[in-house]
Amino acid sequence: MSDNSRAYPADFTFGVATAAYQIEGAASEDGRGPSIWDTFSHNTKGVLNGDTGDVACDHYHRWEDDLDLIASLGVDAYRFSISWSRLLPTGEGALNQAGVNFYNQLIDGCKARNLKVFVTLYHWDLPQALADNGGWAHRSTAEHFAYYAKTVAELYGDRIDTLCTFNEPWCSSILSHLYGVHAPGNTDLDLTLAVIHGQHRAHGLAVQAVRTVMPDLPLGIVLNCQAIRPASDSQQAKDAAQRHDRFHNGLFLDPLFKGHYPPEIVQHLGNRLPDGWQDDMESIHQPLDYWGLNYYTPEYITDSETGDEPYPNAQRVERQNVQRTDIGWEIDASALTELMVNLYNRYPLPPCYITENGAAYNHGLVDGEIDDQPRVDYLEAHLQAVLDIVAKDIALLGYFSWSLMDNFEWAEGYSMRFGLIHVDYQTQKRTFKKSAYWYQNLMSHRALTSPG
Ligand code: IFM
Repeated sequence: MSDNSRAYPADFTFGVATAAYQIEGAASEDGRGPSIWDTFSHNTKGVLNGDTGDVACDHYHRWEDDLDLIASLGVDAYRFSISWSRLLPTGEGALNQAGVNFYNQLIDGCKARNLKVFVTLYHWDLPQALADNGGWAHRSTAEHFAYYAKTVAELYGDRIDTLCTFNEPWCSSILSHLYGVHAPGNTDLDLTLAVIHGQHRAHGLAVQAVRTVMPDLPLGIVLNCQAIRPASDSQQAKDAAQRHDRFHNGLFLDPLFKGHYPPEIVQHLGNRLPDGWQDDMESIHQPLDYWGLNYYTPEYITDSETGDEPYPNAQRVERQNVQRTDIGWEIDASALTELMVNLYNRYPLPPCYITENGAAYNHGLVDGEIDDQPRVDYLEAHLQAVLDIVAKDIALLGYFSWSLMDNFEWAEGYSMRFGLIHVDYQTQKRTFKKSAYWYQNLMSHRALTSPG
């Protein structure tokens, strides 16, 4: 393969991504209201070592230097999320002017550095006041979200390049309300289904609300669709993988892009969806300008051990003797290509951005340098997959590395480092890792240059 054939399209967007609770800190400064992640990290044992996002990367105070770092990487775009409770401390009502100012400065700072602005409205930090009122399972939360979305569009829409309603609604529903791993830490299937439906409703209402004030603002949603493979050739494993796909992917993709829940889900779980769900489907199914895919790892699935668990009655299999990152996620870039081909065959999807991709490796400083070659290898393999996807004429418009810098990795606290840039949490010093230099070099060539 010649170097030439490994070039990205001229208008391909490269970026780096972060999220508010993971980097901002200043959790109780300047009028910010608490969110469910403040409560979860402070009041439960749900986060490793009792870590919290109180300080995180102190980005709230260091945003200018951080934007300089992003610009120095040579990327085109910065993807970040807005903290709902920094803007609207109780999720509704009066605006917090300090919060408005912070995001004004941040967005203007991006523009001044020629960075496109990719804004996420919800990266898991529900205002605690709304959680106290029933959270996503309560219908009024969707209306409050639509108001928040419209407010963001009015405040910043003239300078935003794309607006995303939800980041990985699978995490803010299944991982957090069924598996109990993320805030608020519930383990209840009925609640989970109500939350999924509530977030879908919120998405649809938000899209409609934003269109009334900024009809041309590109709108989308970001999903962490699972790249599912049967764990064996057995029919049981294949059937389990299909059920797993309907539950973990179909519950999100089908309503958003087809306007209905997967028929098998309705058959098995329809009576556990919130009353009247059918009446919301048209409003949920809004035309979108783009969607984002966050991809990290494949999943191998077989049927559950007991066989009498609720739908989807399937379980993950951890394969032996495969390469994994420090967080334990198997590495396989071919599953990204396979997933994209599969999804575009099955759904009427708009153009896509890979809105997150990256690896947790915990290399530290040695003589002032961080040699994270495994992250470089991971990025290179996945950026080759990106070229493979583009070569298949799938409308893939861009790629964002997760993450700009090490940050608060949710239930793992600060123990897992996903950054291109190392953060010393004692001093807040930022240091480019080898992978940051590698990404910077890629930005100047816009092609993979080492042997494929
Ligand atoms: O850190 C998270 C991010 O917030 C959402 N996507 C996955 C990342 C790594 O776990």
